[in-house]
Amino acid sequence: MSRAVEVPGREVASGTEVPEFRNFIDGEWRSSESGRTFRSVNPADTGDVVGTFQQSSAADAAAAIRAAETAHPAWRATPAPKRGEILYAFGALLAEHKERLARAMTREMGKVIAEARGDVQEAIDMAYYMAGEGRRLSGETVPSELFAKDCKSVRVPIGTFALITPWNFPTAIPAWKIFPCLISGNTAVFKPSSYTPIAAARLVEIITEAGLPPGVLNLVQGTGEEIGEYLATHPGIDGVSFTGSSAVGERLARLCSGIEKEISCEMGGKNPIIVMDDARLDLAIEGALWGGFGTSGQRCTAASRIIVHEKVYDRFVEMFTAMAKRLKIGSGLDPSVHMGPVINRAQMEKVLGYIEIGKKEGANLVHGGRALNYGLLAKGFFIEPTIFADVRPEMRIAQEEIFGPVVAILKAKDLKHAIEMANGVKYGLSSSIYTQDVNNTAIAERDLDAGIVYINAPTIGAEIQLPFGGTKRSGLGRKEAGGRGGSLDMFTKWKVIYRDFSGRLQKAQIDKE
Ligand code: UN1
Repeated sequence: MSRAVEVPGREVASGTEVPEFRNFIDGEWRSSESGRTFRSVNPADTGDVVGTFQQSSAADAAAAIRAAETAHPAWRATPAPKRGEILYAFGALLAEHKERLARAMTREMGKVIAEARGDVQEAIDMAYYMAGEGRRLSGETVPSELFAKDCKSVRVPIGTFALITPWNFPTAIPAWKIFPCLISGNTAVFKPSSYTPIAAARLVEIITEAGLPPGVLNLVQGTGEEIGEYLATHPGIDGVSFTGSSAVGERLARLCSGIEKEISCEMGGKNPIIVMDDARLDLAIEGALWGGFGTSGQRCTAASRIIVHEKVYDRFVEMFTAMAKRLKIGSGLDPSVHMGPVINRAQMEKVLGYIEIGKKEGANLVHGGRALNYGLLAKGFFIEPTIFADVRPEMRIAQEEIFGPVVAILKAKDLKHAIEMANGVKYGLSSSIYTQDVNNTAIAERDLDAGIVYINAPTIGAEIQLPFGGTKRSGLGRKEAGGRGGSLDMFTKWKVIYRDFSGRLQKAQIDKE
């Protein structure tokens, strides 16, 4: 019999030991009005149920939007440095709970524990960075052409945001959105991926402990189909920040542009590493392994294409394959494991489908290609690290985002050819070149059409104090994260103020003499 026991706060432990988590609306942990729940399962061991969550309906989303709208006037009026103090407290609490959050993340979505710790660390960094913005949020003052008149532009909040986040960075990406959104004086409804609800619930628990007023941040769990679009297009929502697939992002952007809503989308990638003939091959291989197979290839920044100069091509393929064979696959909670499972069965099938496509297209499968379904691994969604060599640029495995541990190697005649291939896809998020030649680095820096260019480092590893986002179909609207052109531009709008204290009517452009 399932016995419901109230645990202080938000969780309800049942007799089956699977805790139930609620939505967080207007400062309260609430069950969905739908009365329905869904389960989150460990992708490394499908017998392990991580928790039960609210299958929210439009009514829950509407309640969350109402709460966020109601909380907005007081939150917007709160001095930004005070909002920053709350963010500092989040940062400290996140740091205190780092290990617990990281372990829950690995159990829920599979990335290896060292990477999960990095994911939480990225959220801590973002909390502190955005807390500091509370004392900056600077605008601009410029001189007036008239006497006794001043002019300035200031950042003002936009209103209430829908923050829709993916499962691959279940703490970091929500933090990229929640912290700049709140420091700017907006309120929010947070809709995380239904594949990582526990990471979201734990994050919100911690955030609420830091003393956020009710309604400022609301959490609604459920599927994109049921509440994602509803939230994004609701008239109470002033802006949408979305990270996920290009198909969903483009659809949301189309819907929102018709109703004049701010929307920014961070979407897919097909990120290249160029390896020149003068590159340190040992470094390039280490980088390609980390970029290609880190997070089982499930990053929008994953290095899914390696473009290698023909002079070092054979050696690269041989050494890279030899190193990939040594990767240990298993549960991410085992610290000796290099690569965990993919997120779920549908993703596993999609990745295996692309491997079949690669074979049919005539690419040379030099390593991997199979699901690992023996022993303990049979209980999860494990795929071998997979390498295709002799991939031609027009093949689907060189053009489409696979979001799994599959790397395509292409051969380049020279730097120009390499850059042409690098740019010859519909995406432009991240890119990289390994070379010891300063001129090659300058050319790559200038000509790679991507939001991020790495030199002698793989395509992953963006730091939060710079903007994050891509060109072409990788990004729409404003960029994420910090720095000039970063997410404060997503979460604020500029207001221009002219003040005339001359005591008479002065006419710009007209009072010239
Ligand atoms: C993503 O790829 O989905 O640059 C986000 C990185 C991380 C963020 C990645 N800091 O790899």
